[in-house]
Amino acid sequence: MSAPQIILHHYAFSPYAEKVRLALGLKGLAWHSVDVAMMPPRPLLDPLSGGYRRIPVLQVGADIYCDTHAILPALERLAPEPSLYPGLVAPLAEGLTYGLERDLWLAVIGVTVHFAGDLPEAFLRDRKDDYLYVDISHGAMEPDFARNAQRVAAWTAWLTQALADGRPFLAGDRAGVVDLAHYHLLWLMRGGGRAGSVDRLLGLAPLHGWIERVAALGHGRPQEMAAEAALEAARTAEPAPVEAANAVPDLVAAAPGDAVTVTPDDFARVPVDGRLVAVEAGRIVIRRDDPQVGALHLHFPRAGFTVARG
Ligand SMILES: N[C@@H](CCC(=O)N[C@@H](CS)C(=O)NCC(=O)O)C(=O)O
Repeated sequence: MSAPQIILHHYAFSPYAEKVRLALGLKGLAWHSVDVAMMPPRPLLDPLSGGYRRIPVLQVGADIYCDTHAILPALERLAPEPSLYPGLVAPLAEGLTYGLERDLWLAVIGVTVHFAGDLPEAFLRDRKDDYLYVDISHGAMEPDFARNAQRVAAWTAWLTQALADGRPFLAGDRAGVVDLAHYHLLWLMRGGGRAGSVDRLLGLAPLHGWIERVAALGHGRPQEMAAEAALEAARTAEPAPVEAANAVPDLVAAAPGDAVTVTPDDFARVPVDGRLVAVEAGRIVIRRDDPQVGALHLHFPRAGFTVARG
């Protein structure tokens, strides 16, 4: 049997996509790269994502993984070695990195914008109205700069202390998700020629060895793919059977087969509708029947998403 085709829908500047690209590098995987626009409309992704609007999205045939906390566990199941979770069991590593990203995302954007200045008007409007619900223009973020910078500095000081004993990676000798989740936040701030200013502000020189080691994981073996070919890959595939110990919590009040919506509870709160397949400790799976591509399973992490009767 041929290896499943891994397709990543992403754009170059996306830090969360960088986290996944590095995971593909850590595992040394071959994958297909579908370039998407930095903001909607994304008409060739919508049939797969059901309107989930964040990037990245991972596709394996007719299985669609939304959010890096669904994507990385999926990659781990597809290619268990080398593991993304050395030294920490997967749920713990996912839980910790989920908390880290949530806590720091807007502060990291504040530091980035401080050095980057204003981004294009249409981009700022999209991020405010349909993604972050916060105005991330330079003028709007700047009054909070000191607070944001202190939060980020407290975190990078921890990071520096954690690596002070000379360990190559955060959990020891091998790189893992914990490294990737810390790294991609730094990657956003330090990108676009900002590394010198950000490193001076936060005193990041001691982290340079670790930053280079994580970057050296690379991106695996990407090969460009047209969005139309990805749609065709979904159309000609069936979703993989879900082996789930269904543990639908009372809070959801829905049974497998019921119409439900799944919605991020933080940013880009666009509901995705479908029929419930499974809710487990760490994941939600729904089925969608799309007129263009047929049956799909969409996989979401539990953390950060709500499920409601449709
Ligand atoms: N919790 C999500 C966050 C993803 C996220 O916020 N991605 C950013 C790009 S790095 C995004 O979607 N921005 C808005 C957009 O591209 O439409 C994850 O882990 O995947």
